[in-house]
Amino acid sequence: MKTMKNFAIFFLFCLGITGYAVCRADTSPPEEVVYQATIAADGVQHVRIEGGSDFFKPNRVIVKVNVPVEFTASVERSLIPHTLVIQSPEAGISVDEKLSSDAKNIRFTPTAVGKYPFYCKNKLLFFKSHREKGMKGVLEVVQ
Ligand SMILES: [Cu+2]
Repeated sequence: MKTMKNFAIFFLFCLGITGYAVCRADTSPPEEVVYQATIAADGVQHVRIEGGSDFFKPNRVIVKVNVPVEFTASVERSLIPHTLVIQSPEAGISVDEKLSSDAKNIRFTPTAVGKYPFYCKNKLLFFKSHREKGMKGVLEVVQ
């Protein structure tokens, strides 16, 4: 009987450790990768961005206000579909594009200074959304 009790305690202990590890992995914030765009000879701020099921790289993009931006966006080769969404009408930005492993050019011109979220809107059934898993970032528009 005592052995059973010890086993039960051990089992609960393992469950606790596993649960803790899983929760930790879920809540740790994604590493910040910053890209500060510059204005190219063509007058456009070119930004190369890559995504996957749990990330966008860079995930903090800094651009100047009232200067055209061109995202060249792609995702890792996989069967999972991804998107890039920036819905910030207050800054004149409305992006909702399907992404693939072939780079796609997405143009917009931010018209207001501020921080605007970008993310993948996809979600599979009852799983966490890609955005919740870390497929997100911040577009920081500065003077
Ligand atoms: Cu996605």
